[in-house]
Amino acid sequence: MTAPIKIYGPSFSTFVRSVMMACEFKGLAYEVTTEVNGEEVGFHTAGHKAIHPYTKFPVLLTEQGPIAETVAILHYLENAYGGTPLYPTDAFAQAQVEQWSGISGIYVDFYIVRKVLVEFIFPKGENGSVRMDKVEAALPKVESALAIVAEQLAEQPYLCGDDLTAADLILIPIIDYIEKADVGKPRVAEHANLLAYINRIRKEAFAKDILS
Ligand SMILES: N[C@@H](CCC(=O)N[C@@H](CS)C(=O)NCC(=O)O)C(=O)O
Repeated sequence: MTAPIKIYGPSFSTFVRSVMMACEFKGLAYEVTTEVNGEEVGFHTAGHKAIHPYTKFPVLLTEQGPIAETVAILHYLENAYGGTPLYPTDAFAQAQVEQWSGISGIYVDFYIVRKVLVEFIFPKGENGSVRMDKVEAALPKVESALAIVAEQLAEQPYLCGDDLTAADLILIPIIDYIEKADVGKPRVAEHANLLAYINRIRKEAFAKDILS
């Protein structure tokens, strides 16, 4: 039996969830761990820096060494293990997947997760309060991020067409969290197709346990 794929990081992380869903989608056994080479490695420690220079997660721990960055990990899983594809073979179509992976993982993540959700999860205000001024200042960008992905999904079931790709796996955990969070307006529900997208995916076998 081949050893399960090891994903370093916490399972609540959006990007860790993207990699978990990729494994589920491809039918690959995996585990989420905080150990590296059998030793516990705390987040943001020297051991973590040794596998990711910016101490981020996820990091995939392979027999050849660590792989940092979600996009690199998703490509590696595709190339090393095959299974149900997460990338099309056509060059233009593949570039579209890269494009929407970047838009989702850089900008949508930045405005929704870093600027708003992280403010609620790790409040940095006085006496541990949420800095509502920061949240309110960020909400217009959340609104435009939701509108951008909703528009991309207006005429197709997935970000890049009729099939789920790596780009969806990066977007899904972000939309799942912001839809569940009570940050006031804007709401995912204002975009019926985006709400339908996330609700549909929440029932899929590759996602249902991870997003629950
Ligand atoms: N560009 C990175 C971003 C990874 C990232 O920001 N991960 C978050 C968790 S979702 C993280 O490591 N947060 C902890 C920190 O910033 O210290 C990727 O795609 O993997």
